[in-house]
Amino acid sequence: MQPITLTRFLIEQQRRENSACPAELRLLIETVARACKTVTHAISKGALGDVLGSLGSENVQGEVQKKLDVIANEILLDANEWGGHLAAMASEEMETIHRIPNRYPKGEYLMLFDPIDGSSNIDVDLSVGTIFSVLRAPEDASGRDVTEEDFLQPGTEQVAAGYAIYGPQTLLVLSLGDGVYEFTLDREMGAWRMTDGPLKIPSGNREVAINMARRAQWSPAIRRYIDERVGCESGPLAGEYNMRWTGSMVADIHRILKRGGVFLYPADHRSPGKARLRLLYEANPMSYLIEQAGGKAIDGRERIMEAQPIGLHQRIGVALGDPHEVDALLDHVVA
Ligand code: P6P
Repeated sequence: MQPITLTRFLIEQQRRENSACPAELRLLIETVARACKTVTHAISKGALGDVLGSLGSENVQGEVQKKLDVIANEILLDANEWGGHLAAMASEEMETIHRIPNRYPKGEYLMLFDPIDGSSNIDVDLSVGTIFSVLRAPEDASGRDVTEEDFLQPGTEQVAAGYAIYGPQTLLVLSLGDGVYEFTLDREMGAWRMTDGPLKIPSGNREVAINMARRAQWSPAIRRYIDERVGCESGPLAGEYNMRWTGSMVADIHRILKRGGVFLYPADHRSPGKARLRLLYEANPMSYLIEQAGGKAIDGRERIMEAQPIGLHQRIGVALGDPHEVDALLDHVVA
């Protein structure tokens, strides 16, 4: 018996009493999944498909745009704007929101996405991914133009989140609020097939993901937490930890969901608000998945998903993964 498809999983979720997956949300997830198949097809062409390299332009973040950043952004916009399930979209690659054109019906959901996370890895054939987060549009939005403020909801308001990871396999990992499930792309049939779930972060894997080159930005508490684990020659944890840093949050978070560990990208404690990762379409969706898998996700002190957003592209420090590791970090913060 072949593992069940994403379509069957979503229909069975929709049939459940008090379902967390109404038909419109099922349609949205299936549409995003189909768009991710198109993205992985483009990525896998590599140099043969004129999809590598940079465009010579910068995005709203001031980062050099890779060709695939823009290609993937267009794929997700084109796939999702006509189905009638969304009221608007927002993306790392777009300065402001993308409203659903008047020629199409508007739906009740808002979607934010990072079309290609880790895009600096594309040209060297390392794993990259697409991250998405789904919110409900405010009740009154149906009678007016959606605004940027409608997207500024805490992560606790998410109704679904997930990522596609384009690596040795192409995977889709998502949650609708009742567990995290992994689907592998069956390239022969073009179907997403469930291959794991509900995922629970394995406890006790002593593996830290952090970019050591940013040490000068860390608070004293983060330095103490890392120094007693990594590169230390004495102390109770000396020699107990390993390190991984892929440059793609999707790849690091997927590893943590599958085999445990902790991921940190601290904010720059020398200038509050200066951080690397974006709250709405990186930190919140990943925090949603980590918490659904039994982990914890904090900004270095507070729960990420309770942060009240003030801007579409605002950034935040993150520490997420094994709850015991996040608690150990918090012990240093309050010490
Ligand atoms: P650094 C990729 O650009 C990203 O947003 C995350 O996917 C990744 O974890 C991080 O930035 C890498 O940052 O400073 O190591 O290049």
